[in-house]
Amino acid sequence: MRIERIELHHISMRLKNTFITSFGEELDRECVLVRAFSDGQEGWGECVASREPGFSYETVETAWHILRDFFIPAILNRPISHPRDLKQRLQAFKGHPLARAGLEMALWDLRGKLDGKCLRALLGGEKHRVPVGVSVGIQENPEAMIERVGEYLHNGYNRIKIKIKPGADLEVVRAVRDCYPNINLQVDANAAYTLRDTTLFKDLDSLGLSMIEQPLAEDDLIDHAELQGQINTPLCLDESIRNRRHAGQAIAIKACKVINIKSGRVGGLSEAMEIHDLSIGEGIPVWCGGMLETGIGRAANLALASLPGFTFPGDISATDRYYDPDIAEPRFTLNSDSTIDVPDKPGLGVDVIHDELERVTLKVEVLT
Ligand code: OSB
Ligand code: MG
Repeated sequence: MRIERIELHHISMRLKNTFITSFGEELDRECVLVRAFSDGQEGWGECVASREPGFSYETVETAWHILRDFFIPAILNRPISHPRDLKQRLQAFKGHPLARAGLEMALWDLRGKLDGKCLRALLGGEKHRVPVGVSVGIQENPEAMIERVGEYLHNGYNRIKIKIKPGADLEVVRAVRDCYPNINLQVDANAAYTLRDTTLFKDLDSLGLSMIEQPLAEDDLIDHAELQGQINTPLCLDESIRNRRHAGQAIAIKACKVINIKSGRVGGLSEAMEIHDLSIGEGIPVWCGGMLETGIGRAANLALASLPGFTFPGDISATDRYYDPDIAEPRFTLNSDSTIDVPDKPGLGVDVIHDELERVTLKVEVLT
């Protein structure tokens, strides 16, 4: 395909509830959408950089700059046959995985539409519906967390992840566990702790959690291995795994027993698939993380989660857990067995609702 035009859209979407993590708060979720045109078709991608460098060093502004000034000029009007060729095309450039992944997603959507194939089929995914859970932000107090968790259980989610941070950890997790002794429960610290907090993790170890996600710093595989050696609950890495090599090294030194795969964090779906394949070979289960995506990124997450190694439920909740309205349709709904159907129309399998998009758009730039 030959990409003849690309648009960047900076959007801001109001979440249903403020999402609080150890690194910050978000009520208006900003991101960059990439719209690529080729051969009479258009493909959409979602770059999950947000306004602040909280989860990643990238922001909407850095992604916009890197896409406009470097990544997009490398592909505009130069034939590129497949999204997996993007890695090679951009190899002179360092970093900025979130920006890379947003562009790559638009190419996957285009490739699928041009070939009449859904993204699940392009990736080689097998499942037509995938198990999902919900990621619950930090609440005011344990009572509020219990109530929120109760609402999501009532909605039909059978796996709950709660965010923790220093000052909002053991007490709240214990309270939720006491209230719901049998639920599938896990926690995510978003890198808020150090090995000085080992006693906290030893205490959490007795609460029957299915995993503890990213307790320590992003660049500290060694300390994660040290911590994993001291507790039985599996550690799951998110921020630490930015490419296949990191995954291989983390597994080799036993820094984790589970990996959260996000296409954004690892620079795209191609790299995500490589991490998936490596993990299967090493016997390490993976699951699909989320970045509060709109319907565009959510469609891609569902297709990725359809691959066979994605055994744990993903952080891919129904549309109504995040946005109403969303900018894409159809909306994703939860099935009674805590699964969501994987789209089966060509490409991502969703259509942008242009009126809604316009309503949330802060800025557009056209590149030709
Ligand atoms: O660490 O998994 C995370 C959202 C934004 C940034 C980081 C994370 C998250 C989530 C939400 O946990 C997952 C979702 O429902 O999209
Ligand atoms: Mg996480």
